[in-house]
Amino acid sequence: DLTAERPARTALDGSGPAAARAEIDGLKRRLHDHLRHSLGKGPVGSTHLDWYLALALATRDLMVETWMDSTRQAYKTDAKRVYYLSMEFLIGRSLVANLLATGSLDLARQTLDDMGLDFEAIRDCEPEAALGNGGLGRLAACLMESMTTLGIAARGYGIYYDYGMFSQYIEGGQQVEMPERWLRYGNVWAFDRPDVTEPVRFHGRTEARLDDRGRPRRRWVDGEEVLAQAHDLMVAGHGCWTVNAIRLWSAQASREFDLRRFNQGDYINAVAEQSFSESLSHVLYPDDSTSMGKALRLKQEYFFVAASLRDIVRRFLQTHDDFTRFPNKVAIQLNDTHPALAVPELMRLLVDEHGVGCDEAWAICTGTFAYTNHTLLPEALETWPVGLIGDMLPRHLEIIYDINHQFLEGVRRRAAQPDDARIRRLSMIDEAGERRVRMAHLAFVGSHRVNGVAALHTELMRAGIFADLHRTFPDRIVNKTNGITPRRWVQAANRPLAALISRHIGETWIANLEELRGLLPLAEDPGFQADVRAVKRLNKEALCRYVDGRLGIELDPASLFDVQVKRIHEYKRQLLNILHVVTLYLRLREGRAADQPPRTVILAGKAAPGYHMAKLIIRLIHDVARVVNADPLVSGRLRVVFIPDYNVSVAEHIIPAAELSQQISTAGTEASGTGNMKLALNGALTIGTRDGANVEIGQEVGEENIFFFGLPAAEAEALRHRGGHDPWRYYTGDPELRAVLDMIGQGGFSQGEPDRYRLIVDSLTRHGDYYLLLADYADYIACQDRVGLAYRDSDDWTRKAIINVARMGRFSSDVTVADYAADIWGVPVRTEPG
Ligand code: HBZ
Repeated sequence: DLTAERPARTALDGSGPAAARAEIDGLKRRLHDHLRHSLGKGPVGSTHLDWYLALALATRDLMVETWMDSTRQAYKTDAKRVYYLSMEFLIGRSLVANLLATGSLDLARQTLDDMGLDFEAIRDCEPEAALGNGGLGRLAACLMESMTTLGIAARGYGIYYDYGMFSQYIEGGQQVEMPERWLRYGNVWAFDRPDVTEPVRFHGRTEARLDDRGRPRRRWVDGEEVLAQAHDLMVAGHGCWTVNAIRLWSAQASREFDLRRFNQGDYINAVAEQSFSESLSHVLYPDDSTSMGKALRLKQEYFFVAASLRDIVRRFLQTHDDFTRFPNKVAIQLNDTHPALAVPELMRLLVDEHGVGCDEAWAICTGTFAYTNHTLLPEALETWPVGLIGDMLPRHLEIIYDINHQFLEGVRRRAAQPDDARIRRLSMIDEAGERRVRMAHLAFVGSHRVNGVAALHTELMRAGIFADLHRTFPDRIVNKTNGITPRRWVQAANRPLAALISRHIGETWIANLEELRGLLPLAEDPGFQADVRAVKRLNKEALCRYVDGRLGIELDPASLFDVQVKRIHEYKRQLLNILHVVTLYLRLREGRAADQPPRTVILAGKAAPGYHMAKLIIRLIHDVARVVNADPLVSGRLRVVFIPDYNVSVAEHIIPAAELSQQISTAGTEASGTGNMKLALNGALTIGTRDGANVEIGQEVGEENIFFFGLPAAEAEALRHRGGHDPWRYYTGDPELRAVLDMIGQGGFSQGEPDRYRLIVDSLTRHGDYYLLLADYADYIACQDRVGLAYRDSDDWTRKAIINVARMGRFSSDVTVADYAADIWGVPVRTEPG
């Protein structure tokens, strides 16, 4: 009886040894059963991978019934559904998450133990589902988990890439990218649906026609068709009371296409073209910072949008005869502008294919869509050449022109006096130079809500890139500060801390993170402080073993673990971190840092393959690490380590061991950050700028429990754009900074190639220092000094760490999702399990 398993409590929680024995024997039977009948193997000669697959299948069995229940329930109550459209879902591994959700982690561990098998080795056989670049993709995964935990009938839609994020190798200190075939053993967590396909058209032309009532209509004909095939990944909520799916589409050559080509007799070329159309879903674009403007990327965007909307509309029409109630039953969240073509596509479906009138269709669209913005960096804002869209999606270009015309006419009508400059700024078409469609304007105008991802970011949206649109729609922009799921980021990743917390305040904090405030009175308790320190020490030792095992580098678990893990980007300022490392190094060599504790600086992150400066920064980190770690004069006082191939699983190793969290982006550039939340929730203190969600973390934990430094956003902006930043002045005026930059720029870390880092040093001293490293340097160094001294008072440091953990409850993605649900989607959330 599968449903009996669902409440997720096993006999291992104390109902006696006989019951526990029976549970273990039961799981053993199910594992052997899957080994035999699903994998075609016997226990003799079976590998860790086989046992992983057997355990994953047994766990999946526990989720399927709930999934069907959840689906049935949503149909029965005709619940409003939330669809989360995202090019990226950075899920990571699923086994431990799903074992926890189904309440069977302890049972699985004990059973494998009992069988003489190594749980960790088996867990590590699972390939990462790295279908995302960084924060944006990981946010999609956290929100899906929280929507499910809160009982929302939600579905994610995205692309089933054959190749997700590349694997990062380091050769000679430099990043090398290798493709990762994450589906090489299939995917236990996905149900492939060859029977669920949607045709997606590209190119062709539009023509006028009359509909059945004689009204003039347009339609899109000819061109080529690709099939989108569904793959459903199950997502379990906490306690497995609800299971939702993320439906990911892979591209298949269409039947029609096959027949036509093959009948022409050119078999070889037909097969080649077939694999060409299937290449659409082959690979994730590994770039998180620029809109690269490649036609294949636009094709991917339309491909998954078109398939998803057909799916959504079909499901709606199963229970409704017309579209009047569509916005009451369907909410579609656009994760950045990547799915913005959903706006003209829904218009096309409604008007061209279902005969809805234009005005009504537009009201349905804006009532249905909402758009989340994740960046203010101009180079990351998507715009597409009009010519490219017109060729690939001719009907959509017409619709975009239509809605833009209607929109601008409305603005003109309401305006007191004509203001052509304002109209040009508002337009969905950028007419300066080659005409381009501004996807952010399309998404904004097509949505009833547009949200930023942290309070500061939302404020800057209103004042900056969306100022004109904000004036036109003053209620549209809202804030939804990001969050992270405490299930993966504490319960699963930091078992010792989770156990310690539960021992003091019970287990319900996992579903109601604000309960962590119950730890506040313990912050002063020496016994609890000692326990928290012991947990941190345990996690640090585990990370030391991990680093030693992977890199053969020995770290000192007694040193301060200073961590910066995230994509490598100039605005995130890993380089500023390195300037501090070199400063500290020179001071230690000269005996000027005797009061500083031993420090281990840990960095990790990937650079976009075409981002030369980011790759050069990775190389510099390695060169600095090589010199520092080999210098007997600083041995035992400073170490630097770069952990390759940062991904969700690597993050799960590093974050619980971190003591200092570096969140040092130029104020005004990091929309929110979510690593900042993961680290603070795991008891690291933050050194950071007043940027993104750091500001709100500071408000929650208190100014005395966080280390802020540097220019605030308004001052940074003023300095940069009203001129007046004179990096050369800092360089010449600060002898210590000068020594650091000279050492880097003159080959101190690259003997034999003194010019290797010329570009980096010049970008700071001669080319404007766009991200203001030199302006923030002195304050950063002073702040790092204070950090070092604070660390030496280990009781007080631990007290602060406890306060951080206790006050981070607001940053649960459950809180974020509840806010979206109330303010944007209009759906209820469950507050009690079951
Ligand atoms: O989204 C990040 C923001 O930089 C970060 O501050 C925020 O916390 C997070 C979640 O809201 N943005 C990204 O991760 N962006 C991308 O990964 C990206 C991917 C493809 C693109 C552009 C950006 O074409």
